[in-house]
Amino acid sequence: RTEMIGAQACVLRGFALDHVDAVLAALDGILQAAPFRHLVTPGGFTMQVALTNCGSLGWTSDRRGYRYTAQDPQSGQPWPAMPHAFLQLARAAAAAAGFEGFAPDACLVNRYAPGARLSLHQDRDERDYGAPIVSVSLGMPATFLFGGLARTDRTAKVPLQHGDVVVWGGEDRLRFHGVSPVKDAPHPLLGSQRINLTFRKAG
Ligand code: MD5
Ligand code: FE
Repeated sequence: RTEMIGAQACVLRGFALDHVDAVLAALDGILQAAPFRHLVTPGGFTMQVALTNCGSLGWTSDRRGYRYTAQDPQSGQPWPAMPHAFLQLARAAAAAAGFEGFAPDACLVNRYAPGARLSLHQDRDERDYGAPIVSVSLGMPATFLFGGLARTDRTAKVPLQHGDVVVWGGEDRLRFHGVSPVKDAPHPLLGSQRINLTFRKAG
């Protein structure tokens, strides 16, 4: 089932379910080379969400700002390569949403523990806002907050479950968004965590 949540934004319910085993196996390898970490924002706050990356570019933050880097600042090594299972899922989801030929070079992996939230923000660190963003929800459910182009616009609440995939393109890509504090409802496969894979064309 496909639910439209914006002019060019949709939720593909359960789309990732057939990919979960392969994706989680590949994630293990990524985490060995580049473990989850809590980054500091330019404002000096530590993010509640822990993150890592794979692909040729990875999103990172410190007191100097937000940016994409080719190397993991923690190890000095390139970010782990994007696993084939990740690429396959991201391409198939983009195509199902009408974006043929999606070629992500960055996958941000976010981990939410119970109580963690992501405050309202826009994603503006990518070079080309024309490419869509594909986001895969795994583990505990969450409420996604989907706002408008101004921070003060009202937000819609979109429930996201294990296996759901959201694709944002065009004008919807720059909308404010966030995640409400995640409730502790342990997931059979992943336990007390929510994992989100966000695929982007960053460079
Ligand atoms: C998450 N992560 O659930 C979300 C999924 C992030 C982030 O927001 O920046 O790591 S990606 C949601 C997203 C991406 C790009 C555009 C829009 C939403 N949008 O226009 O609503 O961890
Ligand atoms: Fe975001």
